[in-house]
Order: sequence, then structure tokens, then C-alpha cells
Amino acid sequence: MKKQLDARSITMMALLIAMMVTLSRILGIETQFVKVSFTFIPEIIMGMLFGPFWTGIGSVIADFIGMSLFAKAPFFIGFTINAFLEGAIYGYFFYKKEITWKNSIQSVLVTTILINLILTPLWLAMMYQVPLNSWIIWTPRLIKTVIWIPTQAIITYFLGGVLPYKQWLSRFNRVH
Ligand code: FOL
Repeated sequence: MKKQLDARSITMMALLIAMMVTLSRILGIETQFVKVSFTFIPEIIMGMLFGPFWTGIGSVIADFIGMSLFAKAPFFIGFTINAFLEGAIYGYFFYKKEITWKNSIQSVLVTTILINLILTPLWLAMMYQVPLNSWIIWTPRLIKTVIWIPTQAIITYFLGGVLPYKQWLSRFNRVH
């Protein structure tokens, strides 16, 4: 059985979900074919504290809230699947773990390859009915990927240095 969430954990989840919505829908850059945002930061924090399952659920809730408040395009279920997998991946790499160069780089490589280079091109091709090999899918995406992998890896690693995660862990994962 999954550990039940207590009131304090639910409050922290809500705060992190609000950060995800803000970072992805208000402070993020969204074009029709590529998105750039810092949503991975609250996702990693949630991943450290609550693990893959709850971080996947939290990211899906953030997708629903973001789409219902700030939709710039029609809802497409593929991006909800992305949200779940992305949350689950950060939970897998960071739940109750220290952030190191190794898991920073691994997490950005796995999300980039699975989400940004495999699933999202499929969703975009389906959503806009363009061929999967069209330049409009790949040109901006490959440019973003080259810049984004080192950027996200570096930010992730430095998050490890500034977050009081040991304190948080003892607060949020107390044995009842
Ligand atoms: N449907 C849902 N459920 N959520 C959304 O956020 C959403 N957004 C759009 C349409 N339907 C949606 C708007 N269009 C990308 C580009 C345009 C776009 C949605 C996504 C995109 O390229 N996204 C990222 C990866 C996806 C992710 O991080 O979840 C990218 O690779 O740049």
C-alpha cells in the first residue's frame, strides 16, 4: 500500500503544484512546437520528498490546473502522460537521495530522450497532423536539447546544494 499523505504533506504538495503551474504557464516560454520552462525544479523537490508515484500524480494535477486556467491550445492527453512520466522519473532519481552530478545528469538525459525526443514529437505529429519527420518538429527541438541538457543538469546539481532536503525529509517522512 502507498503511504498515506498527511495534512503537512498535502500542504507541501499544493505549494509545489502551484509553483509548477506558475513556472510552466506564466513564466514558461511556449511556442506551438517547443516549450522551455523551469517546471523541473518543483518536480525535483516533490520527487525528493514524495517519490515517483506522488510526483507523477502532482504533475498531472498541475497539468490539469494549468490547462483549465491558462490553456493556449486544446487539451491533448499525450502531454498529461508526459507530465506523469516526468514526475515519476524525478521521483525515481531523487526520492530520499542526495543530488549528485550522476543523478542530475541521468535524470536530465532520461527525461530529454524519453519525453522531449520520443513522446513529444509523436504527440505533436498527432496533434497538428504533420509528418513525424518534418523540420518544424525537429529543428527547434534539437537546438533546445543541446542548450537545455547542460543547463538543466547544472541547475539540478546546484539545487542539491541549496535545498535543506535532510530537514525536509525528516519532517515529511516521519514514521507515524
Ligand atoms: N495538453 C495538455 N494536457 N497539456 C499541455 O500542456 C498542452 N499544451 C499544448 C497543447 N495541449 C496540451 C500546447 N502545445 C509542447 C509544445 C507545444 C504544446 C505543448 C507541448 C512541447 O514541445 N513540450 C515540451 C515537452 C513536454 C513536457 O515537458 O511535458 C518540449 O519538448 O519542448
